[in-house]
Amino acid sequence: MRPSHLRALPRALALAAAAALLGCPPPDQGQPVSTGLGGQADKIAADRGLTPDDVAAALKTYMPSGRLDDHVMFASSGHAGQVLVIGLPSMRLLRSIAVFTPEPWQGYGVGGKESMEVLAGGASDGKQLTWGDTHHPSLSETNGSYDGQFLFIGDKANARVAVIDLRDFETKQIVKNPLATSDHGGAFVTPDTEWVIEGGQYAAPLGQGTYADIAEYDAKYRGYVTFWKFDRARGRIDVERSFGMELPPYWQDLADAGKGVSDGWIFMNSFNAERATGGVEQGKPPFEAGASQRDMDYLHIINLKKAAEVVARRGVKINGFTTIPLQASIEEGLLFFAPEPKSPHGVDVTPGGEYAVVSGKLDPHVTIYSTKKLFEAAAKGSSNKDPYGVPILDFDAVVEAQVELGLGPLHTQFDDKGYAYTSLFLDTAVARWTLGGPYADKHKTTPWTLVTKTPVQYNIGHLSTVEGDSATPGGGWLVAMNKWSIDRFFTTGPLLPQNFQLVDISAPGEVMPVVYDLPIGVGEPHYAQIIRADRLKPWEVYPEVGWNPMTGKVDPNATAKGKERVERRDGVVEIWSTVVRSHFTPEHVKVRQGDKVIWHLTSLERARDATHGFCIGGYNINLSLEPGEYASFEFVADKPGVYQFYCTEFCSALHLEMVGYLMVEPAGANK
Ligand code: CUK
Ligand code: CUA
Repeated sequence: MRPSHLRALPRALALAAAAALLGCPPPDQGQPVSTGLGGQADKIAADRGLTPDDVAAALKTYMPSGRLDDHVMFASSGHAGQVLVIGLPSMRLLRSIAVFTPEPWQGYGVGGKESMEVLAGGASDGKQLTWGDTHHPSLSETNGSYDGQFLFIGDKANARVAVIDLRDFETKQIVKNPLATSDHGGAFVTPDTEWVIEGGQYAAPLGQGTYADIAEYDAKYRGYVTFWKFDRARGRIDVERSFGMELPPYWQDLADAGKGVSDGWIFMNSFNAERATGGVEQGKPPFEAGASQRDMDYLHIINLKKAAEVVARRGVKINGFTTIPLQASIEEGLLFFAPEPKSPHGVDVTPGGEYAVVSGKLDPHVTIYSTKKLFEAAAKGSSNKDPYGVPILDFDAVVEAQVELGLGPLHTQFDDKGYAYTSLFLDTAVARWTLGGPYADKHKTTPWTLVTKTPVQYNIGHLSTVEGDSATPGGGWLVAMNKWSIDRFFTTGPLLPQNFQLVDISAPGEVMPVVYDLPIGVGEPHYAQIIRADRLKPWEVYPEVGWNPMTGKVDPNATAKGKERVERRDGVVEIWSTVVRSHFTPEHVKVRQGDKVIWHLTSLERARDATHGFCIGGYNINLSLEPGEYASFEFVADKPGVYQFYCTEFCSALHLEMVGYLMVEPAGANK
């Protein structure tokens, strides 16, 4: 390792690297270790150089073959644009869920009509997008607790939100925000999933496609927040009943919904209260300096319940999307600010809704606001206003406590023992600290106190505890989502995986060991949520043969056994196929060059896991037909030749025989 690297490394990492340079041996290599488990275990531990702590970690996480995990984690995959599903405590990757990026294994966005329509719903101003930057998954809630029905996830790059149905783990809808090109705050749900919150980030003229020079930043650029109305019965966002709010051009960051005593309110961070506009190439301070000058930014306190009533009267259309203008929000008392230190990132509401915990990236404390004090101060109003007229509440009147944790606090989660856990990016550690108020009373802890820190490898972003952002957090496990994994895994070239570290938080007090490292080699996960597995009720096969996952019912074009057929009409060939181990019906399909081909496929399977694929090489088509599923695709057979269509899932002993021929007769050839 070059010394220039060391300078850029966090302290803990630098120490580890220095130890490696000095040639320290791995701990206890070859030393006899007593695991307490007897001869064979002791010998294996000794041979592998495992310490008693290593053995304990293995015993906590190892899942014998066939044993199921009792928790499931849904993690974003950053700019890979998908969601990862991971079992805990084994940390086994169970599957990915294709969301914003085409994914051939799931037959997602590779020719199949149903998924292509979902992706098309997320087109940006007419432009089809083939990726997203997923940050924050959000499980649907009932009364503040995860209900296991739906998952939402935001796309930071393109200001979009997707809806995933957890009966089949498939993306059902992508909505594009007409107000903006990019966002950050989505998605966060309100306690009954009435609303999915998507906050903005880098201010721009409101309404995607609207132009104003950056010299007019203060006058023409704006921040925003969007409240997407979720229609649970339909399992879709209702765009018509959704609305946005215009905000001053600070850079809004993460949000959290109030719950319990703060239900109906939204708390949202911002940074760049300086309204820095960059321009390093013109000798101006770069954003990183310009946006970090002030000691305070503004926590946004938004009365969503009232906004939902006011919007009918005061909403205006921007790019066809209902939006409450900033002035209306001020006049109606929908929006208040509280000062927050310094360059804040995460805001997290405690399980009962009593406090909002804010982490300032450049402040070693977390700042804890009392939601009750915020509401009291908001009711009184304030003569102190920001340059846009938004009332600024008095810091001392609304802050409950500040706890010094360390460098670079980012995000906070909770457990069932009255603890909060905050990620420390610069310290590259997880801090455990005690909540005060009713939590300290209940758990007999010293309020607002740092208890312990566990180093993680390295540069933690988010962390996630079991249902740790809900009204009913569990305990036991915490996952640290680390941006760097240097020296933890085999070097996979210059691009290294991220590192998810499982931390055992089951014991109260100071012991909080890392027990597992999971390399994530398919994207940079930002946030994740962990749900108890028994809350999920996924389908084992589709409910009926011919099920269209997008309409949620048997498709009119679903085909029964014996009803397979090919119909020809002017320049169109339409095929109704069935799929079952181990053949397609029909196996010969003949079309003429230039024909439009419409192909319906129905899986007749009722056996679990009997999935078939259907691909046509050269035409960029691959479907995944899970048991009972209907899928379709259309294309123009513009290239002549003989094309094999075959099953892409090794489904049976005669899987290789699961094939057919698409013959595309050259145009002009004799019939
Ligand atoms: S952000 Cu990624 S580490 Cu989008 Cu939640 Cu904080
Ligand atoms: Cu069906 Cu292989």
